[in-house]
Amino acid sequence: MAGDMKKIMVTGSVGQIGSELTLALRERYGGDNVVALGRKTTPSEELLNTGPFEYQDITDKEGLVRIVESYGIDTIYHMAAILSGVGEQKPDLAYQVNMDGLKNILDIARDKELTRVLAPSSIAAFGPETPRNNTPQETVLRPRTMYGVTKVAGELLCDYYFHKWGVDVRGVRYPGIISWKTPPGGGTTDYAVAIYYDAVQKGSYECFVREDTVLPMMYMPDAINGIIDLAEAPLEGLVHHSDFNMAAMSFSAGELAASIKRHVPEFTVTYKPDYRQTIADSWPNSIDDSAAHEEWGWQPRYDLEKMTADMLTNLRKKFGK
Ligand code: AKB
Repeated sequence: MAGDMKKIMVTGSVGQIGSELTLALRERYGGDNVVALGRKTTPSEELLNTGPFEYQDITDKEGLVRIVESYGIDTIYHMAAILSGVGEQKPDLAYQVNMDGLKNILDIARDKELTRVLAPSSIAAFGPETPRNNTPQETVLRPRTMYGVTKVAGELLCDYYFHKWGVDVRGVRYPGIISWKTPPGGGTTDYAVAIYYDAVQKGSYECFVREDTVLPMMYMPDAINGIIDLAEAPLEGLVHHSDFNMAAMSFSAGELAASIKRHVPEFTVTYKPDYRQTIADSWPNSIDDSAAHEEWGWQPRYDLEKMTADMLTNLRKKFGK
């Protein structure tokens, strides 16, 4: 067990990142030491069988306090959030879950003197006025989505709790995350996952952003290892806390399709941009993550080709293709 983190709680554990993160944390720290929280969605057998699971709404603070007290939680990975696409359809819900949920977690961390909180931000914190290429760590944060607004406000809230009350809260600005285990729900970057599923299951895909849309992306193992590395990094080395730029690869939807076609030559993609195109157009093409490299040794392992090979191998196994 990493010294001061003995009992971990993961919110959003049934979600895309949370489901794999919980299993990785259980592997590393022991199943009983990682309590998974979910709201409505049915957890997988693996999640239920490898450690404690609690049904809990993130906006219900008393319920959260009960869980933190009864398990003696000292560390929280706060992954519960409404993503950008759904956030534009349901802005009130996004505000409530993303802001009230985060504030509940930070209040509990302060009041119960927890060791650490991990609270991810996103490239959605950027907006159309942000420099789009090699987006700097310190830059314009004027998003046009409710999700982005909650991410910027969330970063500021986290830093406020650190400076005012010494809550050790850390976070990264995740790019689009690609994985084969749990599908994402309601994000703008979801096309970069759905395209692999449809390549394997249907042989064709209708993409909801234009072919020339370039966004920063990351393969799930890097996303998981990265946040665990940040959690375990010595506090003394950190200049930033809850807003680390984090990059792995950038590609257009067309380049993604081409990388899949190298393995599935008959695969066809059509492009039919919807409301998420505007969101994608307001986000960076590529990210400067040198602060993460320097302050806690961030280093991704997957590029597009390596990721595509791994995604297709695993999805073919998953669907018996
Ligand atoms: C989304 O598309 O909303 C998320 C994100 C980039 O935070 N994947």
